[in-house]
Amino acid sequence: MSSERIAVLIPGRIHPRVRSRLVDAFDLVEIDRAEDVEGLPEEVRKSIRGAAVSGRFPASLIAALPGLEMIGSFGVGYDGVDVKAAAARGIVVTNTPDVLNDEVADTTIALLLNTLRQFPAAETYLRAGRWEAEGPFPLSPMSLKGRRVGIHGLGRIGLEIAARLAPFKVEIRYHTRRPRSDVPYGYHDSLLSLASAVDTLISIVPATPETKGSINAEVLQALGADGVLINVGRGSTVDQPALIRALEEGTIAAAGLDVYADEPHVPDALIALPNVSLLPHVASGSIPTRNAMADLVADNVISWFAEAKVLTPVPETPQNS
Ligand code: NAP
Ligand code: 8YV
Repeated sequence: MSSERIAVLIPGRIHPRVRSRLVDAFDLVEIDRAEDVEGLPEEVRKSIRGAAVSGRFPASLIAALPGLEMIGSFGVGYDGVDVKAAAARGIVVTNTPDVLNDEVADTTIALLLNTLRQFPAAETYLRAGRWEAEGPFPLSPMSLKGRRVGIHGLGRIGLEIAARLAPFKVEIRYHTRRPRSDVPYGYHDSLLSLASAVDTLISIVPATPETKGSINAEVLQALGADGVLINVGRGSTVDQPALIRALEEGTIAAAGLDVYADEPHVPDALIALPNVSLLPHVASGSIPTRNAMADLVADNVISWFAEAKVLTPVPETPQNS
């Protein structure tokens, strides 16, 4: 490692474009898992000033890097990074907001329609030759027409979901902690009140101690027997065992999920259900959108070491020191 070049840690797998954007200007230190930092020579560990990560960056890793100044996290949700530990050390954390809003909102609408109209099952039916052998695929019991949709989280992505829903002529309501003054949609000051007022609940909130398990048995009961839950935010927001019970017992009608409690594990009980549409956390997963996210990670790292400024700091850590 040359003495002038800045060392940047990549703990675990990251989008290859992050690596290729940084490799010429920085000394990249790559380890498989956060815990492997202990195996680095002490002078290398102490030389690390930046990091680029997709996923976990625990407090133990921050503690092992005395020279760390910034962490560029891949994804708008940064629940894998211990931002409290970073903030306590004055370390700047960045995420990748906005560049994925359209992709995630588009996926949400696709997942909503797949869940209501059972298009994945219809395609499986055709591919299995059953259309020709057995006749038309059964009519879907549910339709988007006339639904009342509640959005849990009306931030950057929630707003794009709402904008896409408006032309479907559905009623739109929302719950956030603070009402917005810039939208025409009806506000609910609690998730339970929102769930009681709608038959379709779309969750797009971050994973926080407050949101953890907030879509629970009571909220699902309030959503009702025609109720449909779509979760594109984080798996931790939903009490997953309660959701499985609600789907098995008909407490709600159906669910469309992109995120799960313990990814990539999806419980067999969920997979066995006929009234779910399941995606493997792909809401932002197109090549152009993931490239844009990777570029933003790299641009944050480059900008920090060139200008002592980052482009997209998370609110919990210092903006620019
Ligand atoms: P954002 O702009 O920060 O919006 C978050 C929204 O959630 C805000 O409206 C916020 O309003 C609300 N919120 C936060 N805590 C809440 C609480 N306790 N109760 C009710 N509402 C709460 O974030 P974003 O860019 O839209 O992204 C949202 C999340 O989506 C990310 O954090 C990530 O976890 C997830 N995501 C998933 C995928 C995927 O691939 N499936 C892709 C992108 C993002 P208040 O602050 O007023 O409460
Ligand atoms: C990514 C996401 O798939 O941005 C987020 O918060 O959940 C997704 O866009 C994920 O962060 C990359 O692993």
